[in-house]
Amino acid sequence: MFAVTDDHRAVREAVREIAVKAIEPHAADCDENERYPTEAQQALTESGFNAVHIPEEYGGAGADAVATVIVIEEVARVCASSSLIPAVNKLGSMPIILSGSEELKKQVLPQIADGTAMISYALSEREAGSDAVAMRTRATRDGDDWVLNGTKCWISNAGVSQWYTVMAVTDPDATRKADGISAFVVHANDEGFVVGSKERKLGIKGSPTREIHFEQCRIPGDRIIGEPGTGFKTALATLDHTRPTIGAQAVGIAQGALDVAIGYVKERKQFGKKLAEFQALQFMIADMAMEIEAARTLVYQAAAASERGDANKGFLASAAKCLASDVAMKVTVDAVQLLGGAGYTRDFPVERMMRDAKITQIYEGTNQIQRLVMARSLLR
Ligand code: COS
Repeated sequence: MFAVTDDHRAVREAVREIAVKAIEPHAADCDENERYPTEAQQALTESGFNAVHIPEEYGGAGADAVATVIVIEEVARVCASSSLIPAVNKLGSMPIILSGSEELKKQVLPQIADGTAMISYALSEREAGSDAVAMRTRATRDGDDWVLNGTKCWISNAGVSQWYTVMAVTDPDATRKADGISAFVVHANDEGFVVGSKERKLGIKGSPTREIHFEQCRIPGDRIIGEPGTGFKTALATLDHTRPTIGAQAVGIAQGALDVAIGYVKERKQFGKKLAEFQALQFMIADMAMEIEAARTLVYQAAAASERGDANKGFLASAAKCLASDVAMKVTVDAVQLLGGAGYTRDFPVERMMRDAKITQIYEGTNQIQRLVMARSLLR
């Protein structure tokens, strides 16, 4: 079980204030112009909310997983694209936190903590999405170095991140493909690292999604995360800690849409009455709030389980991400419906929230994959 403490409440209050003042005013513009939310990055970095999960010994705030999901939720309530700053920083750095050497942690984590660098996570490839183990990016030994070749795709915040956690095949002859995969940390300045073109997306348009290419990309030998052959397990273990952050993003988007819808139905009049006085719409609002609260509770539960390292953390992480993202999709569609014609225009934020919600059902594993992970954990 988890308890939301006074510290957690204080974190929520502090982030909400920053989000409303410094992030929300730019959210529509970032979406409209598909531009990176520099104002959000600056505000989050100045206030220390850019990567709160980094342990204190590496210069971070050492916030627990529940505080981390609260930060992401509150930013997502006003701008989903901006919430990818703390979320992707956790995703990219978790492999190092879980399995990296002390030297690697000291090299990378302080920069993520103080905001001088961000870190992305590179697992997927064009032909290896849900079937992540089918990746083809290769890493080969060359003296003390590793040399990477291949292409990763759909990489969140690629181009703005300085560091990249990259999974690559080191032993193509391994009996089990997963045992032939290793994890590495690559820097944007490494020789042979090339950032590809930006995807043209339905939502989260403020957060760049790009391919990254490795063309004889040479990195020092000590940039491997853990032992050779352990990279796939590290990649999946990471997701047990970060799928709750996607759940949090979904809860935040849904709450943002509900807040706008409530404000609207209390003002808008039709048939001589406020929309809020129509029982059919009251029931919609009640369902939206009920579902958000259920999703939020499961997200915090999953975050707390990941913090403790509970045996069922993987099940809960998938359940939280799956439920919350489905709720976000439904709630944002209903929010557009409650605003009617106005909701369908870009004069109101709910259509953006509806487009932003969709990705939460897809990334960090589609909801079909989440159901597969949950079923495996129940039936094994
Ligand atoms: N933590 C640690 N190790 C894990 C793990 C976890 N959560 N889940 C699986 N593993 C281990 C397994 O135990 C197995 O090792 P052993 O056989 O030695 O025990 C190894 O990793 C391979 O796992 P598995 O056999 O289950 O791999 P599959 O190829 O069947 O793939 C799925 C499993 C489909 C669940 C995985 O590929 C997946 O999650 N796909 C979606 C990827 C994803 O989320 N992509 C989004 C990219 S991030 S934006």
